[in-house]
Amino acid sequence: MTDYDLPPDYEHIYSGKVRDLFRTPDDRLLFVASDRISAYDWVLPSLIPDKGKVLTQLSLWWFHQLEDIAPSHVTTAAPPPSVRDRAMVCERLDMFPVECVVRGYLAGSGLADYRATQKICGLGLPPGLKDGSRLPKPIFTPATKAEIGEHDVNITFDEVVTSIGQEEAQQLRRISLAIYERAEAIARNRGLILADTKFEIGLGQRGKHHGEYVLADEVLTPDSSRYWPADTWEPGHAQPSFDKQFVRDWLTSEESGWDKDSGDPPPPLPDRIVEQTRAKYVEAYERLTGERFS
Ligand code: Q0Z
Repeated sequence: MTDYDLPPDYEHIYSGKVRDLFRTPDDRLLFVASDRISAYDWVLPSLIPDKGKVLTQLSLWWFHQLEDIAPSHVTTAAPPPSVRDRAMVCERLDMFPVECVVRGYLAGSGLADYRATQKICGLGLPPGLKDGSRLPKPIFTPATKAEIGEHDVNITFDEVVTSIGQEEAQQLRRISLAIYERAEAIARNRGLILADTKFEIGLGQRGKHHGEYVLADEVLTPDSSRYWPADTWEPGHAQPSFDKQFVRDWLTSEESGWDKDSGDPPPPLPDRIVEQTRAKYVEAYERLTGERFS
């Protein structure tokens, strides 16, 4: 799972479903994006070749697009050769215990909360919105960070204030909305809807970014964001996922023999589904950046 053939002085700290974190010998962090893929809350037993590289290179590209809004945690240090293209050496931040989520469209837990209360994170919304509807304006919908295997829990802005303070909460909201606004415009110009996105922010501990709000983790990848093809967008039903739709369709087909509600682990994906999915990640990179993936 975390066997990247790293030098022995890199210490494994933590693994999420699809990424792994190590401490470098000089006390920075090595953030590694794996080729693992998740669906229906499972990590699948198949890898998607190049997924970690595509998402890392896309994230680095986005960090550059956002530099004037907030600096990123990425340093200029080169990752070890065995993970070069799929990893970033990062400065260690004091992380805020908040998932910064911005939604421009209705989907996922936002849709569930809207249907139950006509609100998301305490923010009232107009009646009549459907699955996939564009919101009147983008909204900051923070969540608490869940433990592995748990889901994030949406919280109100006032709960963020209570947790981290008024000034800090306002900064997270301001930065988050500015990032979404920038990214949504770029994606739209490339024929993609950025329905929502989630990122993590911390405070610089030393050096150039001491005391500054710094963007952490990976940003605006298909794993941290909902992208939809703009040309088929149609509110009123679940929109196809840009990246994972082949996986979901196959897992829920007769052919897979798997029942997502059974509690059983999912089966490996057929090679054609792996290849189609790899192509979608590459397409996301190429459409957003305008560069060939290599
Ligand atoms: C991020 C995570 C995982 C990757 C801790 N720059 C930073 N400073 C302090 N802490 C973090 C970061 Cl990125 C940090 N995470 C989430 C989990 C792989 C990132 F398994 N945890």
